[in-house]
Amino acid sequence: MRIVLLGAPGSGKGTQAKRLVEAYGIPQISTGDLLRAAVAAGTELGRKAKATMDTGQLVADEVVIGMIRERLSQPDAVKGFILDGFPRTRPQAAALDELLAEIGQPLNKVINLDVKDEEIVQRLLARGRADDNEATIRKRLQVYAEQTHPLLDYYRGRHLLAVVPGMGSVDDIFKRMQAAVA
Ligand code: B4P
Repeated sequence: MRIVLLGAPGSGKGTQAKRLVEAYGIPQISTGDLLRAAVAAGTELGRKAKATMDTGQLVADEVVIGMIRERLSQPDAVKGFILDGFPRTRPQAAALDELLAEIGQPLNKVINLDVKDEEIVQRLLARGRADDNEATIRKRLQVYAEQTHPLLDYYRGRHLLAVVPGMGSVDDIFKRMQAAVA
């Protein structure tokens, strides 16, 4: 099973991806987690990424595309994967198509977790990660609307998109996710 999770930052992609990992035994591949690991390791890439992430902007396409290319080439991705937070731009979506065509593994489903902006702001302020202050959260929502939301039409046009309401309990949302991938 090859799934993309496409919700806004803070819509619960990471939370639901972990449940999907347990249920289907395929890896979660989160560009946010990969970038935070690079920040924690103090690499040059990590230092540059941190400056971008702290302002709520997207890290450069070529950087995240390179990370995904490398990660998808690892053996555990052969049986399937959950892409959490990638792609986020048109060039990233085009690069993913190319990459999956190369390895003969097309996507099965793209799920958009749909959550109202005000709920997202409350959730992220409560989480309190380094990039979870109100100004950065609002910037991330603006960047999402401008750069990532257009991907919904892109995947709708290819009959891959399922929109899942992301409000309510984690369990209820997970049931909706399972129905969407069934
Ligand atoms: P991410 O790491 O992808 O974003 P996130 O804020 O963690 O969102 P997620 O949707 O996973 O939320 P979560 O489950 O944790 O991105 C961070 C930054 O990395 C971006 O701004 C960007 O700079 C960079 N980046 C990442 N990918 C990139 C790419 N492809 N291209 C360029 N740049 C990229 O849930 C949030 C909170 O809500 C948690 O506290 C959770 O406990 C809570 N929650 C979850 N479900 C809930 C529910 N049902 N009810 C109440 N609370 C809930």
